[in-house]
Amino acid sequence: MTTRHVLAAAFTTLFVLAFAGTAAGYHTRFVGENCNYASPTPTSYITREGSAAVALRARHEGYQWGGGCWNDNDRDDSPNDPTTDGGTGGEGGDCSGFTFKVWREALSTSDASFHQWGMLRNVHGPYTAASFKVGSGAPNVTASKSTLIKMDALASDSHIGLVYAVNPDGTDQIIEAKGEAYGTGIWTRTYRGSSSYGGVRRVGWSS
Ligand SMILES: [Ca+2]
Ligand SMILES: [Ca+2]
Repeated sequence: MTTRHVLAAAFTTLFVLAFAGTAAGYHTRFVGENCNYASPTPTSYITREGSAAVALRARHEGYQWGGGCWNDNDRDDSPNDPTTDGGTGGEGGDCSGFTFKVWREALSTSDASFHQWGMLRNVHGPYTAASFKVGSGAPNVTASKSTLIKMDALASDSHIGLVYAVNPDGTDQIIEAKGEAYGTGIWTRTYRGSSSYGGVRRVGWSS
């Protein structure tokens, strides 16, 4: 999310509220009916495989711009929301919210320790794709794209996805919250070869 996007979302919300009578199906209420605001559990030990397991639970679930709460029923419970409206309360993270939770980060950008957030904890975190890209926050650093391994990330100014596996041809299987029309899943992507994308790494893995 960027400031511009937040403003766009605010105007979208106003527009939708003004025409609520014609916006059938707009409010999915997934967050209100399913999600919580429980405190995260600090954890001192985290592996890339453990992080991948957290990410895989989100596979086949929804996408919500500005969101960060999903269940594990392998379907998108909130399809076809307005694409840049954080107020629709739909299922799923967006690309940066998904990364934040999978990397078990803290709400404070000066805190590099690990925080285990429940799948149904609604949290986006303080980072946008663009801030991840430049290594903002104590847990995050930029990294050479040639060194990226499983659960490192590739970020542009508007998107971030995590390396799930490296393909023999140099592309990657990326696990990401891809977009409203796609939900969250694993796709072969060419981010590593794109000049728009840089490498990002979460620091402090146990293995
Ligand atoms: Ca679901
Ligand atoms: Ca959605």
